[in-house]
Amino acid sequence: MGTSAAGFDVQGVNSERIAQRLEELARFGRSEASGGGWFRGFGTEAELRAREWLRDLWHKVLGLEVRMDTAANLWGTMPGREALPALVLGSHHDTVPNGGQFDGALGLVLATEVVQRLVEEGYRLRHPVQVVSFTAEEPNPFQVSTLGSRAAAGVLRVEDVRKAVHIRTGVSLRDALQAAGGDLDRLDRARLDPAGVSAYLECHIEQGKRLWSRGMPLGVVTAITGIYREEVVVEGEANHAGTTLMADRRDALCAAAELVLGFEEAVVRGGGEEIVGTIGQLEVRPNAPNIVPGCVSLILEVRSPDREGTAKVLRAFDECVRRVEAGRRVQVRRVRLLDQEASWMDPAVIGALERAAAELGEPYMLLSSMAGHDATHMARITRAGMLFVPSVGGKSHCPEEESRMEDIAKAGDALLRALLILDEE
Ligand code: HGY
Ligand code: MN
Ligand code: MN
Ligand code: MN
Repeated sequence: MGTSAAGFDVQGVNSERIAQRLEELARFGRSEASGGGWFRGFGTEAELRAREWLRDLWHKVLGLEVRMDTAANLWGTMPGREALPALVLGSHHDTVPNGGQFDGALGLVLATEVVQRLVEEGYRLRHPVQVVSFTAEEPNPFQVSTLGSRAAAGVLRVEDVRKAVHIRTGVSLRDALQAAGGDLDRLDRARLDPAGVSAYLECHIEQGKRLWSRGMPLGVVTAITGIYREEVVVEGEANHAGTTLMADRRDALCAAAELVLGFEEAVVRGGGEEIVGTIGQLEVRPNAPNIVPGCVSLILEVRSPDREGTAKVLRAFDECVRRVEAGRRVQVRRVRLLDQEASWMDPAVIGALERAAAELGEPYMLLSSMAGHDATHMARITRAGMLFVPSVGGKSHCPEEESRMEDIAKAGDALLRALLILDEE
């Protein structure tokens, strides 16, 4: 791989070890029952076991000093030669339900590998290097996504989540966070001092097909989309499915069905290529075959690079809600869950990633991220950058999610090199 400006002879990453680590992490939460997918949702047994595995790996194998903050983010630190702010490499170890093997996991395994290469060479950077696994990146039944990185960036406060409970089990977020090693009442202490961080780098699968369809091995991210999410609760009237005449019904599910299609239309009409909207979660109550549905709650999200795009979709949806309320005699309540602006990656970090790819002789593409990432919050307090690896067929958040080892190894080499470039600045 060549010699860095600091004179360190950089050997590439060890792809066999990367493959083996990806397999090791994949032992946690793999479920044959759900089509071979993974589930390491925040607070599940599998998620807690994956945490332990990471902690041991960073501490016992890499010899890093490991600590957990009050948001249960796991941090490993390799000291630097000089008293400088840290270069941070991270991602997340939780998954969506029935998700894939690489989302989040790849970034952690590559961050681990990069640090391990430095440890093996006995090479200390000028800056301390930190690896981090952020808590609860994915949406979860506590309705709090990117919990760890938001707390680290100081944009999630205790008041925002004090009353959060698991929507099905009623377990409090406080208890779940405590079980993971955090402390909700002291969440504010997870906030990072921006002066202590030099840059944040996250490697991730693209999760879309822009790299894959162009045969491009690497992607350097310029911006991360904004995400708006809300819960919509439709209150109708539960009644006997045999005796309630059609004219007398206030069927919450039929009303919700109109809302789902109305929302889709609002997105398609209001948006350009980079505006997408999804209703991916629906709860029907009481959910029995012989009861007219009395209440439905659904979660909608809009992703857009700019606020106006989201606002336009929501204005059209407002009208749809009024129409459905009147036409079906239901009440609709809406609760905003997330309103996260788009973020921009830092030009110097983008430059380091581009230079790393160029030095390796690998083609790369500059692209925006249509998926959310912890980097979006880190970008608010430090210089952030992301490196994307192609997703085979553009598939993600499903068991078929896959990335090729040859691309993964290139990303590992580029990540290591970009870290060295940033260290020499
Ligand atoms: O939902 C997302 O975009 C991310 O994968 N958490
Ligand atoms: Mn994800
Ligand atoms: Mn992810
Ligand atoms: Mn009966």
